[in-house]
Amino acid sequence: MNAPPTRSVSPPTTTDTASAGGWPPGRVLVVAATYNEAENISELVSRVLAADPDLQLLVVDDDSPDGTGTAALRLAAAEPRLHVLIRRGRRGLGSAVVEGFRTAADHGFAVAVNLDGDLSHDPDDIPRLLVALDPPGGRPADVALGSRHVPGGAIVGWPWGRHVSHWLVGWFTRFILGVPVRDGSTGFRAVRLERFMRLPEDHPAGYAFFEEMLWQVHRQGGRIVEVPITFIDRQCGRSKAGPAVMVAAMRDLLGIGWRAWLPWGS
Ligand SMILES: Nc1nc2c(ncn2[C@@H]2O[C@H](COP(=O)(O)OP(=O)(O)O)[C@@H](O)[C@H]2O)c(=O)[nH]1
Ligand SMILES: [Mg+2]
Repeated sequence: MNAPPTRSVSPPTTTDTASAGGWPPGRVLVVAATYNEAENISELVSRVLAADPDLQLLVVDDDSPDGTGTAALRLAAAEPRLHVLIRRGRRGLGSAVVEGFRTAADHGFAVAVNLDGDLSHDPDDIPRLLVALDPPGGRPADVALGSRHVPGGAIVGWPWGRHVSHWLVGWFTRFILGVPVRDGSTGFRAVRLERFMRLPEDHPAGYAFFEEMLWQVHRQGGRIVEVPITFIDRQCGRSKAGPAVMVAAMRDLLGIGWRAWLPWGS
């Protein structure tokens, strides 16, 4: 783990900043990683907190130059169910989500829900993910994926190039990594923390975290279920999945594929 965050609201420039409010007891913590989402943050916070009164939200921001983290801190000052961690000196979607999940476990939450900070994932779908994780009278799961590729799921607004790379990653996850899911790269997922905290700790720092986590859960015999969602590409702000991020994700995925196939792979 990285150094513990400070609890100040007026940030020094080199250390992490966390919102100063306490943590009410809770079962489910929603984790949203953000980088330059100033146009989306306020709507994201209000829609997540309105989706269910028992939810709390942690925004993990990587010191966004557009002030997303500071805006979230301002909102958190008036909202006990909102928590903010501004990381300094670290970048990466995967590492931000991992840090959010570990924070959730540290504060006694049983379940973390991860969603993007650009409103591509509808917070109103969170209750369906939670029911899929713990179906009344049914078999509990370790991970419930918000899936775009099971009947009823959809992707709206992506350019064709994005569909191609997404299809390739999905194919790789299913047939090379052997994870029996249709949408292994979805960033919308409910995760049982007891399972997550038992996974090997060295997750990829970037986008490949999503496939790697499922691979590890599957290898441990964990149960993964899929719930249809409609993903709507962002209306505001810009995607961070540029060429460098995509290349890093491909490199990480190939590394995992290597480990998956080598008899002595870890
Ligand atoms: N904390 C943090 N969040 C990130 C980073 N990169 C992307 N994100 C967030 O991860 C989510 C998904 O990123 P996005 O750019 O929308 O990727 P896309 O949906 O794959 O095009 C958004 O909420 C981003 O703000 C990062 O390096 N650090
Ligand atoms: Mg997006």
